[in-house]
Amino acid sequence: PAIESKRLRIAMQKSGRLSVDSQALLSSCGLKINLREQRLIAHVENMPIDILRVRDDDIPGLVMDGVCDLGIIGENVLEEVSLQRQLDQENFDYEVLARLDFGGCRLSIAVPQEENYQGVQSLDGKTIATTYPRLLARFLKQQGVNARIVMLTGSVEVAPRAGLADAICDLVSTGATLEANGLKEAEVIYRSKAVLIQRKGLTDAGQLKLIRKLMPRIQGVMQANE
Ligand code: PRT
Ligand code: ZN
Repeated sequence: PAIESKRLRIAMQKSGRLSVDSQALLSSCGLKINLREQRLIAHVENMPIDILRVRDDDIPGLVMDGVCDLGIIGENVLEEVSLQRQLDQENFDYEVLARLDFGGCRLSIAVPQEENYQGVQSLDGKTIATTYPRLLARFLKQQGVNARIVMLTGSVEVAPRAGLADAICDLVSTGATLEANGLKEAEVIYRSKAVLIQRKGLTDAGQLKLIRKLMPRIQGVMQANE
């Protein structure tokens, strides 16, 4: 008799822009999840899977540290955490199993509407507020721009008006938030979607078999949504 597999752990955002779509994707794949309770862990009733519901920022690290087997996360957060962990000399390995069809947005630099923006060199010597300091630093370095980066975890779009920064680097989808704050999009530095990732070094035969069973279903759900 085979050794019994451990339950597969999937990390997803607890509440936010990715949680409804993440949940819908897993449900469409046939997972029966009882999420009514406000619990960290939800057991899937009909498969050996546990769902961990956490802040999106924690998902890349949980997968990279091997604490969770799979995760559903925005590429923007995944890439930011990955760059940070490289700098900190921590493990940043993972595998992308699928690029998903939700969570689409872009990370952009925005400046006050009245500013005469003339391209990236206009940012030289400026202060830019962002929640994504590593992605922004990479872009500025590639472009040869010298700017100061100020880290803000929230209310980034009000930083220029509040006198905290000259420009911002934040996620944009419709552009309404920039507009409402008197800002205009100047540079798109990263385009993002949600992705399904797997930890490196997953060797449990039962778990691998289960993932192989789920993947065609995920592809099928995405094709049906096209
Ligand atoms: O609590 P937790 O830490 O889990 O959630 P969070 O508040 O950090 O993240 P959340 O739920 O806001 O976003 C999760 C992920 O959704 C992001 O990391 C992106 O991958 C994706 N996503 C897609 C977006 C947007 N679109 C988006 N528009 N995340 C944020 N926004 C915000 C943006 O920051 C700005 O404030 O929406 C505003 C801009 O929207 P528009 O339509 O006005 O341009
Ligand atoms: Zn977050």
